[in-house]
Amino acid sequence: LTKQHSTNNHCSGQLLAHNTKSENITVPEFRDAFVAKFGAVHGKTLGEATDREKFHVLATLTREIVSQNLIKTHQQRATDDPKQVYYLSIEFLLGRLLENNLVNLGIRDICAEALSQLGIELGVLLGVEEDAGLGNGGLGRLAACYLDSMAAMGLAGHGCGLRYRYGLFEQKIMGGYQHEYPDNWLKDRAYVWEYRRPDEKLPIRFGGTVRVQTNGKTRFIHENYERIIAVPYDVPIVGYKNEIVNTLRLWSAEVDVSRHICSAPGADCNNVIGYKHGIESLTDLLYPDDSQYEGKLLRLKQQYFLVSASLQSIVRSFLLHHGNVSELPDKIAIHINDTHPALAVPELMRILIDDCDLGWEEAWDITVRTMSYTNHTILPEALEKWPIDMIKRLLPRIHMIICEINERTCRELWERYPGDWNRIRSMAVISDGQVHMAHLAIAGSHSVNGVAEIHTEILKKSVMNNFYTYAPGKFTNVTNGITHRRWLLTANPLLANLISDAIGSNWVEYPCELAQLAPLVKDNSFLEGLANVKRYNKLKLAQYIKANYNVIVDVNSIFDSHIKRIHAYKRQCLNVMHIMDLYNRLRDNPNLDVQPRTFIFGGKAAPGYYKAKKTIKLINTLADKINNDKSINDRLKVLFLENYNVSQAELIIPASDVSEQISTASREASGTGNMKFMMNGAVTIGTLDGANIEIRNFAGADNIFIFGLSAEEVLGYYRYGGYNPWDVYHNDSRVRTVIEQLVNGFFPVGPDEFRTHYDAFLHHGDEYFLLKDFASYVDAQSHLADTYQDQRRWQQMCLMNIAHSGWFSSDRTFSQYAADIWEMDQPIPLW
Ligand code: T68
Repeated sequence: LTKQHSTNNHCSGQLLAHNTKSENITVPEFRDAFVAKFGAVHGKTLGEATDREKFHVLATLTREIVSQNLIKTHQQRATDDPKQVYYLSIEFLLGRLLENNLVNLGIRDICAEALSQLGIELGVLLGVEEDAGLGNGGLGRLAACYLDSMAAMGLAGHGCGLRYRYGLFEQKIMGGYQHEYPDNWLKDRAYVWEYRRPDEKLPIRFGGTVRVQTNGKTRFIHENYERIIAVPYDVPIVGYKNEIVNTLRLWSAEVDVSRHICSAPGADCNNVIGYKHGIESLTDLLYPDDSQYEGKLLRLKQQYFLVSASLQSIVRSFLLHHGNVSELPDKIAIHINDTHPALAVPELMRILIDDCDLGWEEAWDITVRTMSYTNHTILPEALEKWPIDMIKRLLPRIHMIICEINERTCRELWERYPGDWNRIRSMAVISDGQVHMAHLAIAGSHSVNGVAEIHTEILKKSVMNNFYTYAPGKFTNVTNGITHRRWLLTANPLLANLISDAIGSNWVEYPCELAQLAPLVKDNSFLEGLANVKRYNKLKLAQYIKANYNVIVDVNSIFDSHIKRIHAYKRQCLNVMHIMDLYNRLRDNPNLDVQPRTFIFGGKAAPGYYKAKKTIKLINTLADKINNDKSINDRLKVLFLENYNVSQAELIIPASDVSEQISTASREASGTGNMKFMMNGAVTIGTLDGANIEIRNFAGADNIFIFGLSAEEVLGYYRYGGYNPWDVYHNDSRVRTVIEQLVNGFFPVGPDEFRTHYDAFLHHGDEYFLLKDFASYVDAQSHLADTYQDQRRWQQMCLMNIAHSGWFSSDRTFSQYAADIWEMDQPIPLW
C-alpha cells in the first residue's frame, strides 16, 4: 500500500469480515440466559434485584460472548502470525463499555427486547456502569478511539497502559467552585470487563546500583534494587461484528508476597503493611494535569513501570513464537503516545543488550525500526524534561543507556554540523542537567508525527525545526480521528437510523460513504428529519438539565456547547466575554431581537491550576446572574454541567447546535471534540487552529463560522513579545465594559474574585489574545445567530458537516498509521 493510497480520501477497500455468531442469538435465548445467569450469580430472583445487580449480570453475560471471541482471535493469530502493534499510553479514557460492546457484537437490539420482556429497561442498566476515566482529555480519549478502530479493522493492535485505582477526579461544584473527590471507579475492587492475569506478572526494578563486569564480554549487573511486581489486567476490546477481540493490557503495582519482603531494600520489617501500601500506591492515581508537565518522582516511576512491564511482556511473547530477536521490527511495532512512555527507547535497548546479548549497534537499529512517536502539543509548559540526577537515582541502568544515546547522537550531529554548538545543544537528549523526553523519542523512533496538518507544520517549521532539517523523512502528519461507532452509531441512534434509511448502512463500515448524504441538501423531508432528531436529543438533554440543575431550558434556543478541559488557551473566557456583552446589550435594550440561546459549559480544571478554577467560578457566577434575571425573559441561559466525562459528552454532543472550538490559533494541536460535534450535525464556530482547518476544508467554508487571528499572526506576535491589549481596551467600549465588570461589583462577589483574569488581560499582556479576537468573535456569533433564523439553511449546514465527517473517523487515521508508520502486513482498507 503506497502512501498515496493510504492518505487520499476516496472511499474504497476491503470488506470487514462479518460475524454472524453473536448476531444469531435470539430474543428468547438471551432472555432465558439472563434469568438463569441472574439466579446463578445472585442466588435470588429478578424480582428482588437492584439495578446494579442486573447490570452486573448483563455485563457478565456479554463478557462470556466476548471471551469466546477472544479465544478465537488468539488461536487465529497464533496461526497467522501477523505483525502486532502495541500502543503505549499513560492514559486510556474508555468511558463505559457495555453499550459499545453490545453494539459491536451486533446484539444491542436483541438484548433491549429480551430485557423489556422482563420489564427491564436497557437504558437504565447502561446508566449504572461507571466510566473508566483513566485519562485527562483528548490524548487519552484518542487512545481509546484507536483501540476501537484497530479491533473493528481486524488489526492485531493492543493498548498498554496503567490500571489506576482512581481515575480522573470527580468534580463537584459548590458555591460555584470546583472541588475534587476521588474517582472510586473500582467500587467493588474489580472491573467487570477485566481479566486479571497474575501468572503473567513481571518484576520492575527501581533504584540500586549497576556493577560493570568486564571479564570477557562486558556485563551490566543491576543490584540492590527495589523490586515491584507488575500484574496485568486485560480489558477486551471488541471489534465491530467481526469476532475479533484485541486487548488493552493495564498494569497494576503489587508487592511480591511470595518473597521475604523484609529482606527487600527499603522494606521495614516493623511496618510490612505500610511498605505494601507504599509500593502499591504507584498505580493509585492518574495525574490530573493535561497540557502541563508534572516533574514528580512518582510520575517518573509510573512512566517507567508502564514502559518496563509492557516491553518485557512484548518481548517475552515475541520470543515465544520467534527464535531471533533481530526479526522484532518485522513483527512488532511499538507506538509512543506523547513523551510519557518515551523511556520505551532506553528500556528496549536494555532488554536487547542485557537480556538478549546484542551489541549496541544492532540493538539500536532494532529499537529505531520498532518505535514511532506522536507529539500532541507545542505548549512549552507541557514538554517533559526530567532532571538527569533523578533518573540516575531511580533508574541507574536506564541512565547509563540514555547517556550513551546522548553521546552518540551528539557525535553524529557534530559530524553533520561541526562546531555548531548551539544547534547541537538544542537537539541533545541531555542538556542543562535534564533529559529532554521529546528529543529522546525523536532519536529513538523511525517516525515522528503531529496530529493535524497545521500542528505538524508548526513542528517542522519551528518547535522541531532542527530535527526536521536533520531528518526530514522522519516527519509525517496523521490528523486525529474519532470512532464513528461510539460517537454516531451508539451515541446518536436516531441520527444513525435516519442516515441509514436515506443511504443504507454501508457507512458504518465505510464512514466516508456518509458523503452520499451531500446530494440530500435540497431534500426538504430529509432536512426536516435532521431537525426532528436534533430536537429529540435536545429534549433529552433538557430533561437531564431540569432533573440535575433545576433549570428549564428552551429547546427552541440555540444549544451552544463548550465542553473540554478548562485551560487559558482553550479560551472559555472568550465565550464568557461574548455572553456578558450579549447580556449587556439585552439589558440596555430589552426589545433587542436576539435568538434565544443556551450556553453549555463542561470541563475539569487541573486541581493546581488556580486561574482555570477561577474560570469555573466565573462561569457559574455569570450563570447565576443571567439565569435569575427576569428582565431578559429567559432568552439567555448559561449552564456549567458538573463532572464532565465521556458519558456526559455522549449526551451533550448529539444535542448541540453549535460547537465552540475557539482556542488561540496555533495552540490546540488538533482537537477531537470538534470532529465529534461535526459528525453529529453541530456547526462549528472556531479559529483556524488544529483540525478546525481540515473541518472547514471538508465541510466547506460556508458551513462553519471562522474568526480570529491566524496561527501565523499569533506566532508573529509571540516572536516580538506579544501585543498591547490596552489598544483594544481603549478602542472598543464593549471590551472595556466587560473587562471592568470583572472587578467593579457587577457580580455579587468581592472585587478580587476575578482579579487574576483582569490582570491577565490588561497587565500581563493577554497571552492568549482574547481581547484581540473579541470583535471578530462577536461578529461571527451574530452571523451565526442570523443564520440560525433561517432553519432550512441551518439544517443544510448541519447536513454538510455530517456528510463530510467520514474522513475524521479513526478508521481513516488508523489506516494511515498502519500503512505508513507501522507497515502492518494485513490488508488495510484504502481511503
Ligand atoms: C491533546 N493533548 C491536545 N494532553 O491538546 C489536543 N498532557 O489538541 C489533541 O487533539 C489531543 O491531545 C489528541 O491528539 C492532551 O490531551 C494531555 O491530556 C496530557 C496529559 C498529561 C500530560 C500532558
